[in-house]
Amino acid sequence: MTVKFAHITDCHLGSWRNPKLRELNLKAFEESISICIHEHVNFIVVTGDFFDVNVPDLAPVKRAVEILRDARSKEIEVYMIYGSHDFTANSVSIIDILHSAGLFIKPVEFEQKNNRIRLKFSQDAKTLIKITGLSGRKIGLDLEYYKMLDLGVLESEEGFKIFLFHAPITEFTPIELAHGDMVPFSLLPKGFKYYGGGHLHKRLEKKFDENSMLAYPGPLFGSTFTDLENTAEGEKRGFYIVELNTNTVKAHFIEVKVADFVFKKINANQKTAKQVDDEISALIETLDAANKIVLLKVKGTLSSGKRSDINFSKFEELLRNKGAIVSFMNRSSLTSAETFQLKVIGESVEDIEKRIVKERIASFKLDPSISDDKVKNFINSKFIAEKGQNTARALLHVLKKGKLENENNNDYSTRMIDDVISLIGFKDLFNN
Ligand SMILES: [Mn+2]
Repeated sequence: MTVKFAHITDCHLGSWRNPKLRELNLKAFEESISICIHEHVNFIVVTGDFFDVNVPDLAPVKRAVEILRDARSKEIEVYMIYGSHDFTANSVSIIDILHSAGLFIKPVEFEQKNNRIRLKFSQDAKTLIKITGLSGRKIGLDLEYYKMLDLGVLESEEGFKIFLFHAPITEFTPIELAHGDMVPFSLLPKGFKYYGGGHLHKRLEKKFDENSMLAYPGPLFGSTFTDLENTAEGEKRGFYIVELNTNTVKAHFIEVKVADFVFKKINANQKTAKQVDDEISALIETLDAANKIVLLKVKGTLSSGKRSDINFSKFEELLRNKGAIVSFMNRSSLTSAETFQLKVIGESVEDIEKRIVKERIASFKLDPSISDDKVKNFINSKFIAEKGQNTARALLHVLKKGKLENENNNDYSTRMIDDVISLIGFKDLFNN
């Protein structure tokens, strides 16, 4: 008997504020499930970070439910563990509601006795495969759970077994993704056919022998700029279809491609801001951006001029006009030789903030080309001299506010933008 199942992970559904990216992310999941249906897989395992936050917007949740129901309507069972993005320890997450609605099975039940965790198996009714695993929790907590695992019980269980986890495994994590809370492979039970991993945003396969392997499919679409940059540089996104029988296990990677990318890097070293601006404008002229995700990365140190002298919003508009799905300007490694230096000795945080703000505001002058009296008055009343210092400090105060518990990214950014708009008084400017 050959058993065929799909392993999907790190969907991060509901991520991306940009509606087109958000849709592409959902589309990647939809396509994956229709491939699973077409391929007649026996079941699907999902290894965490199904949603991007524990309480996401409801529109992507509705889509996710519809897609999961497509699979279920074809009698394809879904086994899902949670990732660090999916839940909080002390409140109900959307994923719990989907679970209560019976959309998937959570094969992570365990008994805890005398500091030992005894995991239970969920047996797939049709294939008799036995599935178990541990959900990902908050960073730092995972390792403790793995240390408590009763391995004997897991290893002595008969039959074909699959172990699902949402954690980086020390031995297999590439150096650039390594961090302090990795789980050594020795803490996982031996003798399983397939170890299905989530959390690492990178595809990775490790074959132990013909009959046992470990794999991370990596994110289905990606939820960060780095993910998209890696995709643009050739990293394929998708999931695995795994085939196993008595003596072998084989994983086939299925690419899911929902968009084309263009990725250009611009070296700003020893160029003026004006030169870089011209270079990017000329580059964009020649780009075929239609229906593509365009990523520009500008790095290096400008010989003269400031970062803000480069008109990035103009580039975004140019790319939009050329039909780009969306464009991103990564300028986190772009610096200016004109960066100012400041010595601080034995001052409080507030004093340092005050002094930096004062020095910086002192060099800000009203642009003489502005002729509109209303705009001039507005700038004078908000950004010049002492008034500028007050605005800056108030802004700092507003921007320090963190996300509320269970507040999703959208609501958080809307709240921050509203606070800033009302603090600066933009509404007064446009209304009177
Ligand atoms: Mn993830």
